[in-house]
Amino acid sequence: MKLLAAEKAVEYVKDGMVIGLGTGSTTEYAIKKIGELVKEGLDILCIPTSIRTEELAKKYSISLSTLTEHPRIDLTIDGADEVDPNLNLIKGMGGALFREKVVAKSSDVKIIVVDHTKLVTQLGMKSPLPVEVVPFAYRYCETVLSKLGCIPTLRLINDRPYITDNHNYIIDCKFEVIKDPYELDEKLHATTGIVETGLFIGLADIVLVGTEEGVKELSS
Ligand code: A5P
Repeated sequence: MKLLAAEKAVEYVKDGMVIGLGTGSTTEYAIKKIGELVKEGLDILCIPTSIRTEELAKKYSISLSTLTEHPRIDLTIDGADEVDPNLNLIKGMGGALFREKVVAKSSDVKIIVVDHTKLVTQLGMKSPLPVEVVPFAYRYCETVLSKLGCIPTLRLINDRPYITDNHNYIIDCKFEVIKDPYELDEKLHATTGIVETGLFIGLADIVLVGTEEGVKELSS
């Protein structure tokens, strides 16, 4: 189902475009498909949202560039951890939320690829909300986050803090549900030490959902 959604998204990729490449297992199918098309002559430049995606794209000989050289992106294909009925998203379980958000905000068209298990009626129902924080401030951020009604957990890898591509930490915040994503996002951004949040509000133009019956297209 992830593969179906990812390959459908690649149909939007055309010669001459600058493409944002997201991060995660669903996007990886899209990168593989793009790699096949590049081999057949597709002429595009891609901006990766993580070191992991950069390495994968290089493996498929996809030409890469940077936001410095190409601050305007035609189309970005990325995954998500949750999608609500307004096409607001939780992202960042793959740890790339900061670069993913900058790339999304730099893109004319944002296509999100998911399987149907990612659809929720309210954000926070299934996934924690990842929040990227400056390491120096993480204890302070945990205290503020608890007061906002969640259980904050510092993301670890091999018993040590997970380090993002921007050299920060991630705190995964488990809410019962996120009743007002707009208000929460404002409060989080007002907290010193929080670099970015995994709330992607109003950023998805098209969501392609892989289901057993094929790909469903949702648009804003
Ligand atoms: C990466 O930081 C995330 O935002 C991913 O896009 C998200 O976790 C979806 O990943 P999967 O496609 O692996 O579920």
